[in-house]
Formats: sequence, structure tokens, C-alpha cells
Amino acid sequence: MRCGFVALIGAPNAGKSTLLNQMVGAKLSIVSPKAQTTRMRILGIVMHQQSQILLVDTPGIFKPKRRLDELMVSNAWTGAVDSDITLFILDAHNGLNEEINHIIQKLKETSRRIWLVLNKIDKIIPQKLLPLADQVNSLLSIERSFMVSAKKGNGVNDLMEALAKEVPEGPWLYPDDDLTNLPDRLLAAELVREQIFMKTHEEIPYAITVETESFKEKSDHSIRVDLVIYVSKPNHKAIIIGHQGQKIRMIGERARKELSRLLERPCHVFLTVKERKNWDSENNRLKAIGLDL
Ligand code: GDP
Ligand code: K
Ligand code: MG
Repeated sequence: MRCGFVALIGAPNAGKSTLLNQMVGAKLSIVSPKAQTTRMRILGIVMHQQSQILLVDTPGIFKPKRRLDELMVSNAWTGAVDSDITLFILDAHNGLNEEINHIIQKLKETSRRIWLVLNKIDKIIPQKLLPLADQVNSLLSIERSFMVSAKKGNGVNDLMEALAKEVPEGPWLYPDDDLTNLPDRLLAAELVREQIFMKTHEEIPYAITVETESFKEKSDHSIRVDLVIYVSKPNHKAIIIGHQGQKIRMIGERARKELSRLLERPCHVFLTVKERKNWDSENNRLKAIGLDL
């Protein structure tokens, strides 16, 4: 029996959440082309050949501007420090830049066993991969390298096999049919936040937070979830609600479908939007989205 924590570290949009979902085989962590989609540390549980691989998805590493950002970045690094193996996910199409060099410096301080995962190989010609891996290897001591397309699944099985062999020996920490440690209440809030990421633009996705107010199982086993979307500006409220409530209905409907699929039963989702200035500097709001302060 083996069991170990594996942190996914990388720049925003490297494909960390996509890789976690691909390995777990379910969409646990929200994915979008926007930076800072992932705010909290999410654990994906993968069983492979008598090994339990505990994948820790993290917010990307970027230059923090506000307290929420700072907490996201420091929570990501805590994920790396606490893990047995760190997967350094690199968008192979983008290659190296100043931001990545900064991550590499920090990885040296925080992680002992670093595996390089060159992602998005579906977007680049194969001849460019080895030189890129060599370049990273010259800057940082890499234990192993993998080339994958997290989106399409190529190479992901090889990575999983290797992890299954290399995580430390020890008992499983979670039941073997669990997919995540994320509580259902948080999952529901994340799914609503995901839809807001898809359906709104510019600063809105970054200026809102979603919390589950109540989560109840009804006698027919369906679930009723009431959620609040906190916005910091009155015009954001109007944008999220949309003309005659069209936008918020669509957000609720899509989140409901995703939640029903993940929880494998009918769900009913009720959304309210509330204005709350400076929610992003309130400790309780930050804790509610799963960040350690
Ligand atoms: P994260 O910020 O590192 O968690 O990145 P996400 O998982 O949210 O992905 C960011 C964007 O990259 C999304 O639009 C994904 O669909 C896309 N993406 C992730 N992996 C791949 C891949 O292997 N190939 C391609 N072409 N796109 C990918
Ligand atoms: K993203
Ligand atoms: Mg992510």
C-alpha cells in the first residue's frame, strides 16, 4: 500500500486544474482560460494500483496585488512544502519567462522532489520539447520529466503510473472511492463561481465570491442549495443578474446541472446576489473560500 501528497505548482493557466480533473476522471477543480480561477487548495484523490495519490491543486503563482491574491499564492506554496512530490506544470507552448524563472527559484527552496510536467504538447511541435526540458533541468534539479496534454489525456497515464510507484509506502488516508476531500457545500459554491467566470468579463470574476448559505437533503434525496454571490460594487450586481434576470438564471441552471452530475442526484440551486464592499479583506469571507489565513 502506498499513499502520498502530490502538489501541482505552476503559473496561472499552465493547466494544473485540467490535469487534476483528467487524473481524477471527474471535474472537481474549475477550469477557465482566465488566471486565478482556482482560489483554494483542492484535493483530488486518485487510486492507481494499490496506491492512493492525493493531488493538491493550487492557485497559480503570480505577483500578488491584494490580500486575496497574497493568500492564494501563499496557500499554493504551503501545498508544495507539505507534499511528497511536486509536479511543476509548465505550459510548453509558452515556454520560460520571468514569471516562470521566479517560480523555479522558489521551487528550489520549497520542494525536494520535483517532477517536470510539460503540458499542452498538442499545441507545439515535438522537436521543441526536449530542448525545453533540458533548459529547465539546467536551472533546477528535476527528478523526472513528463510530456502531456492534460486536455486530451496524452501521457497522463504514464505520469499516473510513475506516481503510483513513487509515492511513499503507507496506509491510505481517504476511503478508496472518494474523489475529493472538498465538502459538497464548497463544491457547489465553486461550480457557481465557475459559471460566473464563463459568463462575465473583465474584473467581475475577480471581484465576486460565492458562499453556500444552506445545503439540505430533502426527503426524496434531492438536494437544495442556497448560495449567495457577494459583489463589491452595485453595477456588478446588475451585470450578474442580467436583463430580466436572464444571466443569473443561466448561471444557476448550469451550476445545477454540474452539481447534479457530481453528486449523482437531482439538485436545486437558488442564488441571491448581495452587495458587500471590501468582502475580500474580511477574514471570514476568505476562510469561507477555503484559504488558510
Ligand atoms: P490552471 O490555471 O493552471 O489551473 O489552468 P486550467 O486548468 O484552468 O487551464 C487553463 C487553460 O488552458 C484552459 O483554457 C484549459 O482548457 C487549457 N488547457 C489545459 N491543458 C491543456 C492542454 O493540454 N492543451 C491545450 N490545448 N489546452 C489546455
Ligand atoms: K485558469
Ligand atoms: Mg486552476
